[in-house]
Amino acid sequence: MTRVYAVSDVHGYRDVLVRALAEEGLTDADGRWAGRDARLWFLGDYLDRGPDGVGVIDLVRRLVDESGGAVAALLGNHEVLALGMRRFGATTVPPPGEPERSFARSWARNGGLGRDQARLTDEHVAWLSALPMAAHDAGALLVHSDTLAYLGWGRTLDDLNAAGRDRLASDDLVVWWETWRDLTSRAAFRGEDGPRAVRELLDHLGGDRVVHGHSIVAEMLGRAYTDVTEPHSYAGGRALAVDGGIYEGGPCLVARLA
Ligand SMILES: [Mn+2]
Repeated sequence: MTRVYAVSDVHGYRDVLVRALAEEGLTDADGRWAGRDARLWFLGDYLDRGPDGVGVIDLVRRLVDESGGAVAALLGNHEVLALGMRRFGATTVPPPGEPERSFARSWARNGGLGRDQARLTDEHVAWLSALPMAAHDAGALLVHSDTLAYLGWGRTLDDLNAAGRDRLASDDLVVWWETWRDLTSRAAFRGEDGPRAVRELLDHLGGDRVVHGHSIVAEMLGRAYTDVTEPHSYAGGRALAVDGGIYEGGPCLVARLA
């Protein structure tokens, strides 16, 4: 049976990621793809907060190439933030409000790092801008954020991914801002309404459960970051949270989906 894995929210911690993948046998001692028939999904948030965001992006891109497509990557809200920062900087998002809204302001408040910005090339930008919002594997719907905002962009998987690429090809600051804001929303699948929300998402986009990053398992459970050792299944087993909170000292969870 093919092994399928998901990793999310590496946030610049390249060394932590390298160790976690090697422990699972997905890479060899040199960090090369060694997963044979396994598949590996990255669910976004490669950069910001941690020491080597562009190094994480370069590693993921190399694994995608080496694996011949067995490794694939999705877009996270921090990719929108970093690309929006590069593109629009401190330009105020209309209409002017209080407090003033700009990518520069949100970027600075959400772990944006000048050294990541300085190392992003046009090639990185093109690669990141083409990442899909969502995918299917092992019967699951894979996304970055635990939000229903995806349904505002597309009511099918193909429509959603086409809309995502269109949004990142836009020159409109408002389109970019709303994409960042909506992709940063969270917690839609928790609580009493959670199972209904998951069902709504899956009814449109397909899959028998949703696998997401973005919300840290320890924070969802009210536990210490270092106490988390596995992904968190909730919403009646229809949602799986895989963000171990690497930048808070938690583990890089390599979640096995099948
Ligand atoms: Mn995120």
